[in-house]
Amino acid sequence: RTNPFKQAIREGRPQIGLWSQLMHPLVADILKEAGFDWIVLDMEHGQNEIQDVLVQQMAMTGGTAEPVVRPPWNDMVYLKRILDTGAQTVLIPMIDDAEQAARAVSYCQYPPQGLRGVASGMRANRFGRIKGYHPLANEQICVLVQVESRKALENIDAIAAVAGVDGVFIGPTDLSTGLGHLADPNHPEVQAAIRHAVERCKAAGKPAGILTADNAAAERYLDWGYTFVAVGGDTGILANGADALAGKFLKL
Ligand code: 3PY
Repeated sequence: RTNPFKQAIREGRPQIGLWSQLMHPLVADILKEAGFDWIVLDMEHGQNEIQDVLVQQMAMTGGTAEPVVRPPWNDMVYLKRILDTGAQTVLIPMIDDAEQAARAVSYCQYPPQGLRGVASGMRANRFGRIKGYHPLANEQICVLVQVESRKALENIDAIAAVAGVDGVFIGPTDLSTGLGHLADPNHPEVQAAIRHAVERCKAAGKPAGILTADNAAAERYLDWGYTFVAVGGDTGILANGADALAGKFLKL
């Protein structure tokens, strides 16, 4: 399977995404109709397990959005299992330096380039039906690494330069915390860091991504040159929708 999301971010075409933590194929089915370019199935902060991301990807088949699976950690076993489910794009949290970024890439690539374990029949190769899957898989896998600490920010040039890193995602909440402003991405120092980060990615020739539920911030990040921007999440959409409806009628 080709990976149009990987191609789009490589060419600098903006890709608008959505975060999903609601762990259910019906949710994925509802969201896929909205037309987003990518949807994160979050195993780091969501409660998704491997079966959840498997069935949600099945539900997303035929939609526009690239499933982007975030493992809880930069871990070879998680990544191997995620890639076997057919996910072609992964978002790997808490990458602090080039060595960690290179390890992340290696977990996602078959030998000789990497260390990904090899199965012969799995959902990723349609249970053995895609005969040429293995030699072509490395090309289609898209590895996004998260820069979200002070140390990572200091090392962003080296992280972005790692071969096989296809995009750098700034985690605004963790980054703000790492800079001493707990869960406050709007703090001026954090905003300056977010702006600086996209410039460093541009200099390295790598697309940058970010998440915000604030529409004005999303537009600002796109203006600054962020390529893949998640503009909200399913938990927030549901909570806000429920609160708005309750607020409208319960006070009557
Ligand atoms: C962050 O904001 O720190 C993220 O990783 C996105 O959830």
